[in-house]
Amino acid sequence: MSQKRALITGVTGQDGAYLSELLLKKGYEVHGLKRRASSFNSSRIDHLYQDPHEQDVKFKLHYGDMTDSTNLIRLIQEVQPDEIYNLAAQSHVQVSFETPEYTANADGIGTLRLLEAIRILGMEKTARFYQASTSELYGLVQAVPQKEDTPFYPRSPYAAAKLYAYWITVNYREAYGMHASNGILFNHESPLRGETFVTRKITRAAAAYHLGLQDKLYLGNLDAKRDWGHARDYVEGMWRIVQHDVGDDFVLATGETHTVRSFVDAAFKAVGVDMKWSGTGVDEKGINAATGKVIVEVDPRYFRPTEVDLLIGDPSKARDALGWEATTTLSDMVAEMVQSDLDVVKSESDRKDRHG
Ligand code: NDP
Ligand code: GDR
Repeated sequence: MSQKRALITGVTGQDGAYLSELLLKKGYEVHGLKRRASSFNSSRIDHLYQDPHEQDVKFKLHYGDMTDSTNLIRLIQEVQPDEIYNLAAQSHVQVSFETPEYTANADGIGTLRLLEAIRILGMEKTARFYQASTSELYGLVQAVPQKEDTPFYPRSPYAAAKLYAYWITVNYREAYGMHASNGILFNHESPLRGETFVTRKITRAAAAYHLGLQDKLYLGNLDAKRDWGHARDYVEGMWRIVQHDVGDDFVLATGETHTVRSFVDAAFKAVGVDMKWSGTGVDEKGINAATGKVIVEVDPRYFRPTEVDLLIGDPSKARDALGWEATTTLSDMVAEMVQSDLDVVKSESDRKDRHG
């Protein structure tokens, strides 16, 4: 069979990096859409970079933006992808309350722009489409565990934008017979996770605390419960969704849920600190059991106007139809993230010392 060509939007993000690696390993030619920035924004994929002047380049980057339809049309025409993975998004829930219109444009209408580009170019039957849908669609709890037919109730501008993207993907599948699928992915993390998402914020803080470089961590809602898996497992699920004989919608999750507080416990335990807790709500404090020093304080600045309290997914459809399962345990993932952050924080601190 001839070599497959994939286009990944959001290639510079956490999932874009893991998916690029996976598809290159599978022998794909991978094209990524990246935004122009005033400084380098490709650190997660630098190890995959190939000089475009070389022969037989398998990984190619193109400038673009989800808010620019003509750019997307031209890009798809040029690349002629067999598979399109739409991972690009303003993906931070709290930031979406500050930038609701931009989030709707990039995450909601951006998805429509890609689907329309496929249709305008007459590629409905040749290009398969994957939409990065999210457990945030479930929002206010209707039933648990959440699965494909659980009603949605978005609780943020981000989730509302992703709701539009979800349904427009379903609509293009039904209206035009496209192989278009939604992966409804529950939270997935890794050492490449953005530093302002709660898991990475915690693992970085645990590493910095251990190295004597930070003594306080300010967090928001410690009671929120999330179903956290590893991004490496989830990009394999994305690929399997696209290989399925028909376009369809699938939940990818671990089936377990944990509070933010227990993630803090696990991360600090990984650097040898036992955490005990006192107080409740904004007075709650995480205390180093050995020294009595307060490490974690609640800062209401991180509370969201509307919160998603509980996510726990039922991945049985993906298991039965795709043979997919999350394989990394939470404790292995925490250990990997903390270990990686010990290296990252140390090298940032060494660099600072060198440059004064
Ligand atoms: P990241 O925030 O790490 O990456 C998002 C990517 O989208 C980055 O490459 C970013 O570019 C790019 N991007 C943002 N806005 C635009 C735009 N206007 N035009 C072009 N590119 C843009 O997210 P993740 O990798 O964690 O997530 C991937 C996708 O999956 C997202 O759509 C997210 O909403 C969704 N999702 C994520 C889950 C998770 O737990 N990680 C769970 C469920 C869904 P830049 O690097 O320049 O900022
Ligand atoms: P989430 O991830 O909103 O679930 O969206 P995030 O890690 O930002 O928050 C998880 C939970 O932790 C609580 N929390 C804090 N969150 C952040 N960021 N910072 C804090 O200091 C803090 N303290 C407590 C939050 O209130 C929340 O309940 C992620 C994103 O990747 C989305 O793009 C994706 O769609 C969903 O996961 C599934």
